[in-house]
Amino acid sequence: MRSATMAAAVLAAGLALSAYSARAAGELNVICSADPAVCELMKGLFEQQSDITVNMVRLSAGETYAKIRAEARNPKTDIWWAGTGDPHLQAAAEVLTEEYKSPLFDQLQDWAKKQAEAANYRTVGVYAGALGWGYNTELLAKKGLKEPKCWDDLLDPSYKGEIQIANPNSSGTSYNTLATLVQLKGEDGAFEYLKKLNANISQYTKSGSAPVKAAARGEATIGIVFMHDAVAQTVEGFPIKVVAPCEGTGYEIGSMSIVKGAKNMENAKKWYDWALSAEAQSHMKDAKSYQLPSNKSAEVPKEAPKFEDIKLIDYNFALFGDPDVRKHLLSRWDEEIGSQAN
Ligand code: S7P
Repeated sequence: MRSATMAAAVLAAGLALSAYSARAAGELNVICSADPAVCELMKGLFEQQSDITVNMVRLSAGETYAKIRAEARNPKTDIWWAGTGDPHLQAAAEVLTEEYKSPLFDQLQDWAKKQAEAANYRTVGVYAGALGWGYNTELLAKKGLKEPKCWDDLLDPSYKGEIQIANPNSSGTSYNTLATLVQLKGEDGAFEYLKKLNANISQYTKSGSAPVKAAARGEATIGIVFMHDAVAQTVEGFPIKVVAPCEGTGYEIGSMSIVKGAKNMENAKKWYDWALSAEAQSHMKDAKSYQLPSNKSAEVPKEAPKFEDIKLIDYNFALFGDPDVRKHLLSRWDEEIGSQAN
């Protein structure tokens, strides 16, 4: 059902979007750091309207950052689409990505423009979404557990072995969570919190959205994820309730960057401009991708958790997008949390 809907979207959008830019040919090597379903949708739409063959791999944001760093002298990737903004900013700070200002820049929300300006146009915002979690209502009731409404609720010993979260080394979601906790509790407070939380974690997954997929299948009770990734499971029909933490929460500016020295630079710019268009962004919901789009004219999915309904922190993108801050927080996480994990 889902793939039939997506195929129809690709077909319809291909017809509509072919008017958007001149058809071109050749190849484009894309790393996609969003959910595999929306990665496939974007590939299909773009190939249809451009005649460019897209070679795509899906990697979590932290993995992509590591790959782009490792390949800096001989880049194999042309463009990195999606994934949390922090590692895009870290790549920009290390000049691993190319400066580019799209002709569509003025169509973007202020938060997307600020992301670009902070990185000297080496990245740009493509969507936004807030952190929270999803829990399996049936499992929670069966186990007689209370609804977790706040970050601090997750420390209750009754949730022992019931929670999943990703590893912040590989996952952009989990790095964004680590940064959020540091902003809510101070660095030492955040690590104290994470040590206690560790007692309740059954698994640190590689990908950021995996915890709520596990909760949907009944393999975990609670998955700490972006709220829109939990909404996707609810829309799929799973008994998942989405929570915005009561103390306040962080958020991502999902981003896009062209790799410095990209072999297919012109095609990378074609993808970049297209991916900022209202037309392309309005199709993301066809793959149950419910973030807030960065193009002001793109359709905001009715399912998307809205920022005005969520208590958001004033997330410090400059600080947590700094490569040295990343290195410091991750080595502390490895030492104090990862080494103690089950
Ligand atoms: O599914 C969409 C989305 O949540 O995927 C990214 C998410 O962080 C998963 O990637 P990681 O494995 O790196 O955590 C988000 O950017 C995006 O909104």
